[in-house]
Amino acid sequence: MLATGDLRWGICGVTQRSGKIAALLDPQDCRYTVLERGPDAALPRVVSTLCGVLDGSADPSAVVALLAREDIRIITLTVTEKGYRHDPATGDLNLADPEIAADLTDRPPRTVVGQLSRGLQRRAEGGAGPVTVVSCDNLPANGRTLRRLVEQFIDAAGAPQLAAWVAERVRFPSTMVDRIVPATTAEDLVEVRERTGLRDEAAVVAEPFRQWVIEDDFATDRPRWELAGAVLVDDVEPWETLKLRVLNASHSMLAYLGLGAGYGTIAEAVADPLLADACRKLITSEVVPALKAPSGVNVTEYGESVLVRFANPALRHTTAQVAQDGSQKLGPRLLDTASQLLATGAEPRWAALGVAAWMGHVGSARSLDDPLESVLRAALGGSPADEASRLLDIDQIFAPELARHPVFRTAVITTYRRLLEHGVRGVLAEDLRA
Ligand code: CS2
Repeated sequence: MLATGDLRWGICGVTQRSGKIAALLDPQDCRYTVLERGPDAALPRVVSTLCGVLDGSADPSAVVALLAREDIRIITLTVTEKGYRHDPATGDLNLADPEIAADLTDRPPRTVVGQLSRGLQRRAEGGAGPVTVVSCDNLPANGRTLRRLVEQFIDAAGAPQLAAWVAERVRFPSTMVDRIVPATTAEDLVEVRERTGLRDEAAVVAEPFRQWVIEDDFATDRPRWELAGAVLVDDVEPWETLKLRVLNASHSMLAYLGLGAGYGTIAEAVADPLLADACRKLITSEVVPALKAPSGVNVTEYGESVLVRFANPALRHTTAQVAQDGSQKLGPRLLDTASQLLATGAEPRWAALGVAAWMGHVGSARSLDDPLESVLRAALGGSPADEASRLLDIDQIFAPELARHPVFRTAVITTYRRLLEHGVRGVLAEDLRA
């Protein structure tokens, strides 16, 4: 809006699981401060592009009605991996999920895919015209993945006419969005108040860096995001894969290794040369050979720039936050690299270390923040080899071909046992010397 002066566009936010953010934003006219922290941070800025926030948890029918409005042209989703309620190993919608099953009855839908599909259905019925759906989450081929989930929902709902309408009128471009935005803390709100003189209950803290690569495939006109730095390309997948396998994979490695080594934040974890070097090994010896990088990008240099961003101490991004929902994150971050490397005959030792470190977290965490928590807990007990084997056999997470691959299986089981015996730093010191 600032770059173009085009004020016809605005954003209506929708919260999914609780009304908390809506309740915070409402009394402040949906304005909120973005506080950048770190080198080259801009001054705090109040953003006023939100024109409303709907509490989808209190009023799911209102979400369906909103999505069906003719003046809604673009629906973006930032709902985290687990919000898609799919099976990470196959990418299929989890039709056994009780909430998805309930959304397939005629209750007002409560899941993301349910609300989206019902919203599109209402749109088709009301003649509201074409629309573009943009996933902004860390899923491989996020646009294609989301399209498939919507198609599977519509198929399960037995609505072939709607499927045809969606095929014709709805676009699902993929995107790669990158900015580290840790959960806001009470201290952050105090700092915003000190720096701006404004009491803001909904402020957001972020690193200065931001990147948005979007597949230029829209069903209608769109804001000219390229004037504000977004990059529009024909094919986003190399960008998404790069980010998932380098940035997000190192993030998860640092979170699980860091928790095991007693580090509370990502900046502390990456400041330990053993942990940083483990990420470097993962990137140079396993990600690089398996990755089709976007043209012109040097993956090793990209990896170094990511580690510099992680080292920003002012962000205070906790290892516990990044460690959440590991069952949903391992696949695109580490397992895809492992599978591709195995296919070339190489051993993915560092990816296996990341998986073993995740197992260490699963085994030791007092509270496990993961949609598969009960399945994970049920796999624990017995010897380290038993635990690692049972975790590898969870087929929602590990595709059977990978879990049964003798090289990968042995690497994970052995490393898990060594982590329990020698600790994170002990194992790293030995493996980095080798
Ligand atoms: C992080 C991401 O929480 C996580 O798992 O890896 O949220 C990460 O901070 C963003 O993808 C950065 O763009």
